[in-house]
Amino acid sequence: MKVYKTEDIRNIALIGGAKSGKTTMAESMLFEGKMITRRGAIEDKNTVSDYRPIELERENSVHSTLLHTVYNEKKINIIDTPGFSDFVGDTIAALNVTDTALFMINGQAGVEATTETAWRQTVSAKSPVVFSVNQLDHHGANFDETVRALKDYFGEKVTVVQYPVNPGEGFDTIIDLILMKQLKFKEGGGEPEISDIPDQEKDKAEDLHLALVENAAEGGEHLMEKYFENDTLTIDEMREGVELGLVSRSIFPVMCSSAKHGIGTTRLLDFITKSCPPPNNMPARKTTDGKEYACNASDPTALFVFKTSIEQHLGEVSFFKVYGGEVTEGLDLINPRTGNKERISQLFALNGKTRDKVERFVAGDIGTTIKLKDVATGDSLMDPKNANAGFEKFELPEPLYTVAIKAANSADDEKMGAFLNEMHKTDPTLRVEFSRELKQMLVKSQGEFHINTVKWYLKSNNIEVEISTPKTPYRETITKTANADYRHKKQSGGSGQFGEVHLRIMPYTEGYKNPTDIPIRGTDVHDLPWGGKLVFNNCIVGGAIDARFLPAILKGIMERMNEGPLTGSYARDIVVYIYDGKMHPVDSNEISFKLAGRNAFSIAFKNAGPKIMEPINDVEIRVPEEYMGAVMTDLQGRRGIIMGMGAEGKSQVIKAKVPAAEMGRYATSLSSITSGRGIFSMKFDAYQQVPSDVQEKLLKAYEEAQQEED
Ligand SMILES: Nc1nc2c(ncn2[C@@H]2O[C@H](COP(=O)(O)OP(=O)(O)OP(=O)(O)O)[C@@H](O)[C@H]2O)c(=O)[nH]1
Ligand SMILES: [Mg+2]
Repeated sequence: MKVYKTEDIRNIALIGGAKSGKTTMAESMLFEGKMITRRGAIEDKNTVSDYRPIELERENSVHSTLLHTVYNEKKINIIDTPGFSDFVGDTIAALNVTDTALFMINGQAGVEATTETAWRQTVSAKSPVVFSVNQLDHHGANFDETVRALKDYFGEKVTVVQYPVNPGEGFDTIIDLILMKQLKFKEGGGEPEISDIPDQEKDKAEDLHLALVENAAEGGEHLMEKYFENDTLTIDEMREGVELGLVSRSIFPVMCSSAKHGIGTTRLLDFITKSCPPPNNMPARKTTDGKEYACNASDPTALFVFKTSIEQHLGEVSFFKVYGGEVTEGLDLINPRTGNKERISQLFALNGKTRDKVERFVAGDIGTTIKLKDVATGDSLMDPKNANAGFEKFELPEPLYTVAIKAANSADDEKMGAFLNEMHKTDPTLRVEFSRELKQMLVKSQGEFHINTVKWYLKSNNIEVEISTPKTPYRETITKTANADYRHKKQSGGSGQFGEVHLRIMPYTEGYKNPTDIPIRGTDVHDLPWGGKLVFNNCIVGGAIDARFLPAILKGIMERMNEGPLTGSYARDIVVYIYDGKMHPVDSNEISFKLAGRNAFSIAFKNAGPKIMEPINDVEIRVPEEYMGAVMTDLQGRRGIIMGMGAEGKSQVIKAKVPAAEMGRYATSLSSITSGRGIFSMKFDAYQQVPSDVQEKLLKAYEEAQQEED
């Protein structure tokens, strides 16, 4: 494949609501650019973009796909992203490296919940946005309504650049307000027949043209002056104004299409090549040490890896954008994260699973390579002379939906773990960890659909799994002071075991005060790995217990802290005073004191007003006004405490503190309460005491589980 210069490259992310027609549009764009000779369809399971078995089976995109086409001698890189918000990680990655976000809007459905989610991603990524109202061939499509909704949601900068003359069945004609011409397309696509705007459309076209010119002129002061001088702009000035306005997000052009019938595609490609910014006209990207790369081919080489996939027969494929210089086969680059050298082997331009070998990629281009040693999504690859720092990674959302996973057949455990790790590598929003505390393998994801894809992959590799709600990581602590003595004594055969410990425990709080009736001879403060503290005081006088046995006593107590006396959860925030005990001249040893310490601690713990603490999450929920009531009622049912609410754009934002134990399947519930319009984020806040009825239930459940084990 030919090598393209920076200014001849356009990078587009296809984003938007599920099933709006992104993949079908990508297919149409590839067809018009002669990358393929016939257009595949979702229903025929033969599109270039949705090629993976899971996508064919489900008829929707599950991963982003890198594609490219050529139009007006420009190379257009296209990243087709999945619409379901469970796969938001791919959308974020795509927006991070593309220059323009091309939004597909289903002309029948208007602004869907997923459109709003994707929009917010473009706000954080500061992406230029072009809308295409798609599916205009559908009898239910309503262009004017859709534009009204777009303006309603996204503001008056939403600017009509085209409108359909005959939406609905047989749709083939568009009025283009930059060209001020009528475009009539043939079924299947191709170049339109261009004619003058018919009389009956002239007034409407003039009005909309004027609005477009005004918005385009706002792209730059020099354009504004020209507009005041001449009362209009030339086509080239409008294009310049649109490009500048796209970059500064002061214009969001609206185009028309029927991806399925190829209507509008060539003009959309034309618009992309003439009015969307090339990579070198976008703001420069900074490295973490402040160097700027503005997609300049004469800069030192700098690559950012935004995606990793694992393909059959190829292994790991790294997807990158070139931010500086160029990359060629055999080039040595440094990964600043590892400090290691990576030699670039073959370079490929992709169209789905079809690979085209490329000799080099210059600044601004997006490409792939294979066989890198240790490179992950988010890494940079830099010229050795300039390799102190790489580019900032993109931020991924916190997990929203966590499940415990277990292989149905324990012989598959290892295989399952390997697959899960592989999945994390290709989708970093999917996190896998073995919780030693809960003794469960946890998969943290964005939603139920996300987890279903995990199940699907494992199943297709012959691994059946059991998915369950994960246990809650409770904590145990005490509320008052208690003393306990314990004597461990065992006489069996030869040497016996003997150890006796007298201790006092007290709740640990910041600035706590030691009791006055016990002399303290030594204090060790232990920061517990699971949060909180254990303060261990040696208060032994008169050699009642040898100093050499104190570590064993501490060990015994730690064991119990590790598996708390109430529910087996971690205990925290306790001050211990070892103030007396007894030894036996022959039988005392470490094991005896460990057991004595452990048991004395258990007894004291139970008498010290023990309580169970649960993790509380900060939750932020965003819903349309009409669902507020239902969402609040549901939160109360989850023991949530509302911390605040307020309007933000068209949504209401509710902030609440909710016990993590109640938020397990919230992603699914919220979606069903709000007909898919609600979204939320969630983060651990702090531990809080559980209400007494919950404590009762937990104690009982633990006791029963213990009995079953016995
Ligand atoms: N009538 C009509 N149907 C369309 C059009 N574009 C896409 N479709 C259909 O809409 C459905 C979804 O199309 P896709 O291209 O998979 O949509 P998508 O946005 O990629 O969907 P996800 O990847 O799941 O987010 C398919 O059945 C397409 O055939 C169009 O312009 N007109
Ligand atoms: Mg798709």
